[in-house]
Amino acid sequence: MRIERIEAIPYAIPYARPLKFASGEVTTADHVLIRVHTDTGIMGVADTPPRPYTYGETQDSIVSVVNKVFAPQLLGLDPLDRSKVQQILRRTVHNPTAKGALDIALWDIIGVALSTPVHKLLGGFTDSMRVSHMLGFKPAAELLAEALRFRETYGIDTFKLKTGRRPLSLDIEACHVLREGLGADTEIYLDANRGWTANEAMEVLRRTEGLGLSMLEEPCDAGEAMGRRRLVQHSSIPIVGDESLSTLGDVSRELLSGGSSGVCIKTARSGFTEAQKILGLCEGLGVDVTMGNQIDTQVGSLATVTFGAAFESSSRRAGELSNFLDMTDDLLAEPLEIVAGSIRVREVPGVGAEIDPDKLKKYRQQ
Ligand code: MUC
Ligand code: MG
Repeated sequence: MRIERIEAIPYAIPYARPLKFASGEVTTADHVLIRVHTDTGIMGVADTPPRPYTYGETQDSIVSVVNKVFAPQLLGLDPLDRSKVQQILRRTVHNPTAKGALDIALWDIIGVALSTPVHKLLGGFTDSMRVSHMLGFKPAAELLAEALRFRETYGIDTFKLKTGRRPLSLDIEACHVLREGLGADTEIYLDANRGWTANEAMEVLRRTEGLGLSMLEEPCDAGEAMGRRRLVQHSSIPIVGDESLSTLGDVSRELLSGGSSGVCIKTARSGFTEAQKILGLCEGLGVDVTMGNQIDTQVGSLATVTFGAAFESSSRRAGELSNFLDMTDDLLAEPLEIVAGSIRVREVPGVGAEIDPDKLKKYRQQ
């Protein structure tokens, strides 16, 4: 089997409910659909979310790097030769979501070629993941109303609160209101997307003590090495690295230097191959992981649950799998469903992200 052609298709689908957070805001999913075609007729599919404020990628840069840099080097390779592919992708620095999507599309091809679901090929631990819902910047009362609505409608009982605002009292108040309104058993954790300094994060931890928050993600820039280390040392909950941990090398550096004590894995930026290596590293070191969301579409969320459900350590915590609910539409032919707070993998060969051709036609940009 040989890679014959690679398509990078830009498309745009508006959000019904835009998400605002410390590093940016999404109002339209201006993503790129990656399709890898082989000489056997099997095609692999994956989605890339450009995040200029996180990785420096844009919709245009993803299309360009796939067409001009990666495709010429990958054409003719056997999708099963995953290490050769990885070596080629690694030769170009950055561009994590372009690389991640190419890797996922190749796993999709391998699954179809072997008539096996990819979650089974990866590890086959379970067939679903509990869902965590992300709450963007809003007044505290609206945040609670949204959380209660998601609990009632979808059975979701884990919430990640976007924080990193100033004055700190905005987020501190939101934590108190959510805990009071949701009760003691609901999991609540924070993600500041580097919005604070380490000292500000320390103050937030002090002023939310006793609320039973379970994790604090990217409180400040990981480049502020001493501050991050001090925070990790003083925090009783994991300080989770997300955008500071784009590669396996980043993860090992941050864990060994003490800048993070938890790891957010995102298949959108790590694909399945590097995500598996990151997961193994974390298991060996005894570090908790969370399956994060790059504000993914249904195509991206299906990739996350495919990977997350495949291993015990990645399926232990609820995965962030609900951002697609805020979009007006999606490319997936058969919509994802959240039932009783969980999403299931697809028991079909490959990843199972069948694209609706009419929707792709409607939303594609070229
Ligand atoms: C997160 O966990 O930081 C914010 C931007 C993005 O692409 O993903 C997020 C969620
Ligand atoms: Mg994050």
